[in-house]
This record gives sequence, structure tokens and C-alpha cells, in this order.
Amino acid sequence: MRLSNASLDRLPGHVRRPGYDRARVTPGIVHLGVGAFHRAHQAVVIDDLLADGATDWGIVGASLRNSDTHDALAPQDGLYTVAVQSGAVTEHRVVGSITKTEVAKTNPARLIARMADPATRIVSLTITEKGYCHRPQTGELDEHHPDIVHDLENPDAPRSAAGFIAAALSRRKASGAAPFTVLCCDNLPANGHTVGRIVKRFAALRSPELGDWIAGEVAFPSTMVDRIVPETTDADRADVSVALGMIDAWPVVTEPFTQWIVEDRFPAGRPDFAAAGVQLVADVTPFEQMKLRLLNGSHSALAYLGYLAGYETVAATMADSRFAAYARQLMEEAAVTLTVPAGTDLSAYSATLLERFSNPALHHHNAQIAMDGSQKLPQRLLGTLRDRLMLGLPIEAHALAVAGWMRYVTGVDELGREIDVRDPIAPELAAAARMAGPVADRLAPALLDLSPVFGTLGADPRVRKAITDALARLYDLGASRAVQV
Ligand code: CS2
Repeated sequence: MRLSNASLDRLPGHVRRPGYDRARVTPGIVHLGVGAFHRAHQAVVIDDLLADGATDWGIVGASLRNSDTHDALAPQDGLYTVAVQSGAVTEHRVVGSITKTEVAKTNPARLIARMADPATRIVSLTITEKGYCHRPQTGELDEHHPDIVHDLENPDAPRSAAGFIAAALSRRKASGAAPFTVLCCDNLPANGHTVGRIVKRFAALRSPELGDWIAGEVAFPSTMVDRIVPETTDADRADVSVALGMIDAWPVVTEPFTQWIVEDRFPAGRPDFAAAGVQLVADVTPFEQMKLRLLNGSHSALAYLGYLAGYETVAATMADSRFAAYARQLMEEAAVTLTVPAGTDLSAYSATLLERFSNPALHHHNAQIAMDGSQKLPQRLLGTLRDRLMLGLPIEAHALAVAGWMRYVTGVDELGREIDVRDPIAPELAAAARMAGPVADRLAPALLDLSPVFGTLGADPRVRKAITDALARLYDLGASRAVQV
């Protein structure tokens, strides 16, 4: 038996299921990037709100590239399980808020029409950092990105998120309909402003008039999103199907913790997010910076250095007390650069992070977090580094994290085994590594010269020295000993 509307009432009693009639739900949100993170985060919030009666806020979940999520969920009427894991306990919940799935590539016109429909009041996104086709260091649209070049030539059959948003907004402008709100749920700095800047620039390249209309009419609120959601494995699929007594082709596995902080700017309306525990605030910046620098910064550092030391998951890395101490040190160093968000105790926040990273039930692979480092480093590690220099503080711990990335992207681990380096600029990284060889004082400067990642920071002699020294230590001692800085 397969999970679907028809089999819902055959689920065992311990599995929570949608507390509303799915047939009455109509779509109010189009979500771009319907991956594991969205399904364990926003879609759960909406599931709660639908149960509270907000039935006009169903989600149409679109994948921009692959059809795999659609292929798994369509036969299940969009239903899937969220398995919340903590220690030995797993709670299962079937979520019903995604009422339809689309594959943008298969039928771009249908997705644009759905986004252009006035019933769509929010277009939200989790397309990962690289999905924005931007320059991570400056936050500007990369006008030479192949998808952007393609979308400017084919505005009605785009590939990028910016292309779809501009196409749908152009349709709404032409028909006199009010625009939707664009809600970015990715780990980008000032994510609303950033996606706003990218979309406005893209639209202006299409037509200055469209660019002006978007600049004047469309809201791009910022958000801070947080829940650790590892990639689903076949073992997860098997475990969930046993617990359900039926097959779920694509459940998601996550931790108990979840947080969503949203800038309250929705001219086209929004569901009553607060009723589902979302924090609505006037300014997300301090929350977002805290999360990017404390959580994601140490996550990336653990991923590179833990991987190099031979650990497969974050929890396994954290079980080595040297790495746990290093993560704590990174958090302390990042904390002094932050404006503390109202009502937050940074040491309690950091303690919770260390506990979350150590959750042995979550098999969060270091390799997954290590992916796309060129897009992640600026907001996760380099901002802290820059601020600490300005404050006249030492930067060794953060320099070592960057050195960890450098050694990782050479594509060879400490035992000489090949690393599958996944990054939009992987060829450039590989070329730099090949030219320099595994020699710290050649490799570090070669990578620091990559201005899309390091900007002007890479030219600062203090940064060059600290990172080169850290990389030399890493080559001399190996990651497990180097983290004892
Ligand atoms: C992780 C994040 O994969 C990564 O880069 O650091 O996905 C992290 O798990 C989430 O941001 C937690 O909210």
C-alpha cells in the first residue's frame, strides 16, 4: 500500500495526520524548491495553519530542475511523512499542505500561470544559495550566469527562480493584478533584500518599466529559517514505511527544533503565521546574522575539518571532544561580532546548537554541508573574520575553518582518497589546487585571490598570513590535531 488520500485512514494511530479536509484546501502559496528543508519547515507550519481553518493557503510545490520530488509525491497526492528524531525516539507526522507539485522544466508556462494567478499571494523559495545566480560576495545578480543569459533570451520559458518570478510578475502587471510577496527562505544574508535586488536587476534587464514596477510594488520580506534536515536516505525510507505500515517514497527526517523569524511585510496578505509559532518582527537582521555566524559558520567548519579527519557525520565529529571544543570556540569568537537579538541569550543559544549538532539520531553528512562552499563562506565565516579584524581580535579559529575548506576543495583527503567536491566553481577550485599543489603558502594565496568568494578581504595581509599558517598546520598535523588551536 502507498501513502495517499485514499490510504490516510489506514495509518496506525500513533501517526499524526492532516487535521482538516484536504479537498477544501485551495492554493495561496507557490513554493520554488520543494526539497527536504521546505517540507520539514514551512510546509509543517502551513499544515498547522490549515488545521486552524486557513484553508486558502495551500502550497503548490515546484521543483526548478529535477522531477524526482514530483515523481515521488504526485502518486501520494502530495502527502509525505516528517519523522522527527531525537535520541531513540521518532515521531511521525503526515503533512498535507502541499496539494500539488510541479516541475518547472517540464512545463514552465503552467508554473508561470500558477504564479500569475491572483490567488497566489506568496511565492516562497528554498533553492539553496547557488539558485540565486548571484555573486555571493556582493549579493549582486551574476549577469553572465548561463541561466540568466538564457532567461533574458527566453523570458517565457525561464530556468532560474529570478526568471520565473519576473515572468509571473510581468503577467500580473499586464493584467492589472496586484503582485505577490516574495518570501526567501534560504540562508543568505539579508535574504529578502538580496533576492529583491536580484529580481529587480533581472527584471530591469528584461524591461526597465518592469524593473521599476517591481521596485515600487513588490515586497521582499527577510526571514531567518532554522531546522536541521539531512538528506533522506534509503534506510530512512524503509524505517518510515515500516512505522506507517505503507510506503512513503519520500519522507523527510529532521530534529525536534524548528524556528522561523519573519519580517512582517506582506501587502498581498499572509496567513496568521504567529498562530503556528512563527515570530513576526520588524527587523530580522540580528536574528539572521546570529544564525548564519553561530550555526552555519560552525556547521561548515565542522563539515570540512570533520570530513578531513575521517568523520562521516556532524554528530560523529562532535563526539570527538576536540571538535566539540573547537565548535564552542568558534561560536564564542563569532558571538562578539553580533548585535544580540532582543530576548536572546547568546550562550544559551550556542549551548543549544552544540546539543543539536550532537543529536546522534540525525545522520547529517559532513559532505552534504560541505557542498557549495564558495556560495556559503562569505556569510558564514568571512563576515566574522572581517569584523574580528576590525575589533582588533585574533582570527585563528576562523582562519582554520577557511583553511579546512581550502584543503577540502583540493579534492584529496588526509589519507590521499578522492573527495567529490561539489561547487558551482569546482573547475576553478580544481585548477587553483592543481597549479599550487598541496603546499600551504602557494594554495592559500591562490584561493584567496578568488574575488567572487573573498572580495577585498583576500588581499588583507593579516588574513593571508592567518589562513596560510592555518593551512600549513592542517597539512602538518591533520585536522584532529589542528583544531586544538
Ligand atoms: C547546513 C544548513 O547544509 C548546510 O549548509 O549548514 O542546511 C543547516 O542545516 C540549516 O541552515 C539549519 O537551519
